[in-house]
Amino acid sequence: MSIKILVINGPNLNLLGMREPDIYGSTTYDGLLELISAEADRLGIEVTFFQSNHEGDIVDSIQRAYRKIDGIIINPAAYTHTSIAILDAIKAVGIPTIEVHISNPDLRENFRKTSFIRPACIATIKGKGLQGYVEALKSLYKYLTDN
Ligand code: CA2
Repeated sequence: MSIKILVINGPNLNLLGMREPDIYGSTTYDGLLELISAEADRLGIEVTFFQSNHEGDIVDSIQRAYRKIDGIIINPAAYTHTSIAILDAIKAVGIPTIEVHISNPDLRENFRKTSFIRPACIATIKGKGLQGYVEALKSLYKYLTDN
């Protein structure tokens, strides 16, 4: 049975490639899904995607993953800096999770320096553009096959 990974993207990431290319690049959200899917195929991983602009829907998607999904990659976007609910959901399901940020929030405004999600994750990858998701997939694959 193949490894199942869920990739969750938070608010406004559906706008990738349409605005702020200087920060987030010019690849669209669909382009991101293609990039991740290509790497998942190479690794023989089953990957599913979820994007929402709503905190509760993201919590629901994490809860649905319980006992169905082996690993989660999440870019909670702005909820990174505010959401105890997403932190609690990741802790509650106990699924190995990697946090990804396209930009490096530490080098931006002060309010982006805190991640509420970080304590529940096995790793954080930031500032590597969309390639960060590919790196997260490889790391999660290694973690899940080693453990
Ligand atoms: O660098 C990241 O990946 C962020 O998670 C992106 C969030 C931001 O609030 C975090 O501090 C860092 C914002 C996502 C907004 O995405 C857009 C994409 C294209 C155009 C406009 C917004």
